[in-house]
Amino acid sequence: MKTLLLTGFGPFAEHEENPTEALVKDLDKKVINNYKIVSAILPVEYQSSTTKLSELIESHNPDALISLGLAADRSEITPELIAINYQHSETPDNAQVIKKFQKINTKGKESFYSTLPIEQMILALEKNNIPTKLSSTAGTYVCNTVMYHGLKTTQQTKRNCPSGFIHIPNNMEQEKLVQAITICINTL
Ligand code: PCA
Repeated sequence: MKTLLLTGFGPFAEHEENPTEALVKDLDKKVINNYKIVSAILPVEYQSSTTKLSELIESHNPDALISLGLAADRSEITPELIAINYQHSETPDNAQVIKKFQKINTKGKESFYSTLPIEQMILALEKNNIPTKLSSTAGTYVCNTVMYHGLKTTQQTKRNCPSGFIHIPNNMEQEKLVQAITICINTL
């Protein structure tokens, strides 16, 4: 059986709850599409989120990596197309760090495209009447950093490991979120 590393986040900024936390806990240890799910919560911090993600990749050696985050201003499930080498937000992270006009890696690639089957995910979600659309930006806050780092790490280690990020909205019931992410995993 293969391993899928599924990450979520805890609360941040004005969001006292992060729906990705309960969602990944719900899916932990489940088997979907021959992937055993290992779930983890990343801190909403530029630095420690990437350190923790590296440790998780190192210890679980996953065959696929999906990171989830909250996009409170959206109302659909939005698989992300691309992560960019940039950090910029007025909002401090949970370590009170504010990053503006900064590169994630000064010598790193400008961007990484998702290696998840995002088109198939969107088509499968649509077929099941779950609101979804492609997102062409994961922002420039912690989620984009995690997506960039996940793609960089999986590609550096030459693992044949699809990797990417899906933002979820604030207004969807837990049951529907579980259904949506299950559908996405079934496209791998
Ligand atoms: N969403 C934020 C960070 C944590 C989360 O769930 C983002 O979109 O960057």
